[in-house]
Amino acid sequence: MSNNKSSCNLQLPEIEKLPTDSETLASDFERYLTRHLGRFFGCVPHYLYEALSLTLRDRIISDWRTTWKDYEKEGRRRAYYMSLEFLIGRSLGNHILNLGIESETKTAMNKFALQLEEIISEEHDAGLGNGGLGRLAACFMDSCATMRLPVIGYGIRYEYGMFSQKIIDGYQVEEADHWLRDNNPWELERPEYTQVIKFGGHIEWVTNHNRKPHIVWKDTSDILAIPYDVPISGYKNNTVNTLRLWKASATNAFSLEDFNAGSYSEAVEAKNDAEHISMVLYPNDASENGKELRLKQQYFLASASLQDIFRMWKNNENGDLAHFAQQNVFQLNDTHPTIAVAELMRILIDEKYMSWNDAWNITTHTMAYTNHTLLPEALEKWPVALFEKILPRLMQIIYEINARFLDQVSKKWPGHTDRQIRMSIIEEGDVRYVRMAYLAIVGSFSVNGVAALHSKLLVEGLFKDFYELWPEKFNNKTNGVTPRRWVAYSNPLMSALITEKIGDEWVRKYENIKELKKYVDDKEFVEQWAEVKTENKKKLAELVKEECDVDFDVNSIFDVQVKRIHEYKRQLLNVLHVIHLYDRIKRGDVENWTNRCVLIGGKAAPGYRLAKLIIKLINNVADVINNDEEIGNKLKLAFMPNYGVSKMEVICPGTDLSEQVSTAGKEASGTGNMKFMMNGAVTIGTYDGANIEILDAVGEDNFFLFGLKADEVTARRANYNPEELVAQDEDLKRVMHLLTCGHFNAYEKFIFDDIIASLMNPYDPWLTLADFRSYINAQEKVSQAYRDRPLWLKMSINNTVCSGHFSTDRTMQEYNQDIWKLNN
Ligand code: 26Q
Repeated sequence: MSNNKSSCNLQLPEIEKLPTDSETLASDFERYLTRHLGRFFGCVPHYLYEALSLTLRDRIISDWRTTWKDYEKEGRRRAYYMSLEFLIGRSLGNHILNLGIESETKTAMNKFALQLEEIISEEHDAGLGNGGLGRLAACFMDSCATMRLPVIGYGIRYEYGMFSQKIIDGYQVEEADHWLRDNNPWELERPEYTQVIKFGGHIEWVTNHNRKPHIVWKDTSDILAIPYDVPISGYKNNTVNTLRLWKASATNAFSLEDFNAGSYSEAVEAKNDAEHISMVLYPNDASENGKELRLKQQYFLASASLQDIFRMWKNNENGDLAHFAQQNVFQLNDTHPTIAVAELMRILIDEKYMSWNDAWNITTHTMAYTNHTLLPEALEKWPVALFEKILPRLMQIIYEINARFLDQVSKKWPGHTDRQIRMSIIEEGDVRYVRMAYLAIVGSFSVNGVAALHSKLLVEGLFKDFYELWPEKFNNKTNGVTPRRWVAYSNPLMSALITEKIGDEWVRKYENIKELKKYVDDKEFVEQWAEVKTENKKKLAELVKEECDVDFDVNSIFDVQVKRIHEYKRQLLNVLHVIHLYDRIKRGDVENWTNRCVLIGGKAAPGYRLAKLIIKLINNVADVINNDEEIGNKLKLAFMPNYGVSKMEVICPGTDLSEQVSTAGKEASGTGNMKFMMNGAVTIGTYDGANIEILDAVGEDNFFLFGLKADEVTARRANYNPEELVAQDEDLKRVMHLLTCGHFNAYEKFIFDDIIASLMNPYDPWLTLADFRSYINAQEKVSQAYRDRPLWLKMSINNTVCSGHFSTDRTMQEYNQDIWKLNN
């Protein structure tokens, strides 16, 4: 298909909105099922989902068309959220909520004796992300649409999303997630906007039309980027924004050449190679660092998106770049799309014939970078040799950016060569690397962390030198989560109760949730709150039964830790507490006991050996506890397989206690903590990431704080002695004994030795045992508080009441006010 159908959607008339009454919904649904999909009632339920999705999509499309047209009419500046990950989860239920047609849709389905919830649960999660960073991007998209902010998301349409996790014999087993196999009704292919992406080749100097020397990037292997648009509906505001995901495909010319030469199979092979680029989402895995295909993905996304933006610019502004920086801003979701800095320079210089200075001026006024990690080992770097091979022109541009930057550094700090070496975008050594975070900082006008502590630690630590050079670039934007998905949609019972008391404005204006404060002591309300929690706990218990075959009793405290498995997140600390409770029951120390059901879930990166072993330990401990009659309902432990967005929608409404126990100074923000808080869970947590702001909001009486603070962690490393800690603490000694004597691996000798060694290591970076005592004491306070039912309910309500700050509407408002400025 040709590439030059300019702005065809601007010339077409508006399309009429379709009615949303239950009769029309029902008849459209029936028509889609029978005439479009060729299925009938009683078919595989997936087709019911597909038919209903198509029915809904029809009701979104007219607003989708007008939204962008309206933004253009208003002459609005635009933001582009560039991210290798968008962890969307399911869409059908979310669109129904946003259109405000839940009861109509339910009635329509009931006409065919179908249950809406069952149809909704047929949808395969769009798992195009690893965890927090990817889900954050999805929550941002929701808030931008709801706030009518002209923001386009740019990402990759991975054929395979985050792997699906099976537990076999207690071990994690990864399975491919072929989420697109059964069609995705939420995407619209736009081949007319295909872009060509260059790889490999070499650089040549030529004389251009003005007789000036000019660089061309020649003999490249080209790949096509085909966009698929996903609608992002706003909440009841007739607004539909776009998430544009790129799929890689072979160029026609490429395959044709080989075909003409008589090598049909080579042509098909080349097509295959090209399509690999968008084949699979990389898990967040140290062993995956430096992989060529990952670098190709990053450039593929950056180049396709930037070219797409220039295509739109050309259509609407006749290509005049004078005010490009006034009208456009790019937000880089971590360093993953940071090659965009160099790619924008390449396009402006090589294709738009701009001078270096003019191009740099545009770049450094349009790029903004968000950092999501404090772990130095997680900062992305690429071997220069790899860069040179795959992206020779981009490498050249990076050298030039670095040379000019180091010149600036040497002017500010003459003679400080050590500082130049430290700050260089190129890391020198036997193997030379490109430091992507430094490229992002140098190329951006804004650099932000994702929670107050994180942003502070960044400028004091990892990015200190850069802060001294450009303090004005650095700022904080505390994360959030969307209250539409995480309260209104996931927790309908609680939502109805809230709405009954304070009206429904809170869904759009989440800060209104504080109006619920006047009901914390209202007996009737508190009782209703308790009933809602119990209902939600029943649903969670059903899920646990179904997925883990463990019986959770709703009268117990539901204690939950769900997130990626990583040593710094300290799932081990949680397990040590569970073993301690088990030990107490076994030795008869059960006076004033509070029954507890502990749920842990999360995926380990496939190459992260110790994280996978932690999963095995959890499952083994669970087996021993759950099969011991003496333990009974006093204690249960379950590992939830394949944790993801749609699991969390059931988990967070049913949780009493939210575990946020990372080593202080290591969790950039956390966002699960916010979902739990909104749903009336109380947090037990360290002074880390956004926990600190949660504690600030809710107050010490409604939060179980424990453990070393970030500066104490640093100080403690020098005199950390796990052996001494074990010797001095009778409870810890008994717990460690149960582990070392093989109580949980009687038939699998020594398998947990590496875990034990990591806990006993005086250089354990996560200082797990240093926080043991303080954690156990805090957990005992939790147990006592839970037994005081009115007290616990009050804490629960207070958490929801004080969660107003953690909506992504607030986060987006801050990005817009300080960085994007999209209201002109
Ligand atoms: C890197 C190299 C190769 C392949 C993959 C990756 C990779 C992929 C994903 C590296 C990191 C990620 C994801 C990181 C992430 O989710 N970070 C979390 O971001 C949240 C949103 O800001 C924070 O709340 C969490 O604290 C942070 O851990």
